[in-house]
Amino acid sequence: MSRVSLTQYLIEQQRLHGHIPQELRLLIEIVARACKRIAIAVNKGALGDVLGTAGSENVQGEVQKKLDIIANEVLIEANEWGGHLAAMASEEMDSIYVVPNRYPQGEYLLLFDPLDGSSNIDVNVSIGTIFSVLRKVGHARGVAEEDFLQPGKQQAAAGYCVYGPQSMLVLTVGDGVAMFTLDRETGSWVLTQDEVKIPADTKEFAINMSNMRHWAPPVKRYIDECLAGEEGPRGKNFNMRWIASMVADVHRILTRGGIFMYPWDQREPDKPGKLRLMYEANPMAFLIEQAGGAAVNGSERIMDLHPTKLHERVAVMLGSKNEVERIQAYHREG
Ligand code: AHM
Ligand code: MG
Repeated sequence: MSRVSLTQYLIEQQRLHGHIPQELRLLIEIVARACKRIAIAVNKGALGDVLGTAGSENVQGEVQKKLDIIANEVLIEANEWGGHLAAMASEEMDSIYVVPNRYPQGEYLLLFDPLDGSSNIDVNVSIGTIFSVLRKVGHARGVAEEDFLQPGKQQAAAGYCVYGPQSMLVLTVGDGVAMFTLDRETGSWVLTQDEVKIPADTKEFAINMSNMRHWAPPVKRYIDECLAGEEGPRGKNFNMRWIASMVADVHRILTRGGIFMYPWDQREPDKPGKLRLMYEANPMAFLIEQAGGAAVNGSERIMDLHPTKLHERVAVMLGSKNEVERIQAYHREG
């Protein structure tokens, strides 16, 4: 069997479709290399002294785990010197990280959630890294937080790496979705699935059911109808999965379909949702749409939203197209 490496895939994509400028290819390869280092640290677990909390909090007041901080540092160190980036932003940093003066500045902006699914780190359940790439628009010198505040539809690339039984890198540059598996013996990312497509229909939903009593009526209606099974209005039985790592839940949906929801709820009514728009929802929405699925915040398409701040939160409903459209219709009906 001939094996296609990530590098070969990117070069062929460039040759065939002209989608990937040199600097973007460098950026993706560097992110992939950083994810490899994170995968190695994750695999070491207690043997590498990477488990447990770091004794600090991030800008959203969440306790940081050692691996959150390690993954954040790995991504910054890997990306700051290549000349492809102007700045980075991360779930684990209050404000943007401008590439230091001693390195050349590029045109791209990189956003990431370095270690998503933090509550699963210490229990040996799949976790991941999510990333989103934007272009700095305009030619003004310097870079500021405002440069990052672009709608998700302007992403140049997006992806995630899931650290599970296998480490896998899932990528889009706006021309479909490709999956790569890390070959630990050779240390390379090998293409294992191209042109990923999500089935439009599904019988599987993912939501944290413990919040049911706090949901808004359209979400409650949708889940109630799923739970009613064959005898209910949907006329079919549904299955449920909730890994509590968005990366792992989205990976399942890209693989066999389904719908994932983290909706607004009444626990914190002033927050639109738990997940962050710019480095969680947007990159996942880009991947899901590129695989034929849909991603909304309830009534609107996630990638059309105009962010107003870096760490903005958003309600997320994504996956199999017909299910997402159904829940969107329930929101529009009110
Ligand atoms: P994190 O970025 O702090 O890890 O939080 C995001 C995670 C998602 O991966 C997951 O879908 C969700 O939080 C789980 O939340 P809950 O514990 O409320 O079920
Ligand atoms: Mg996260």
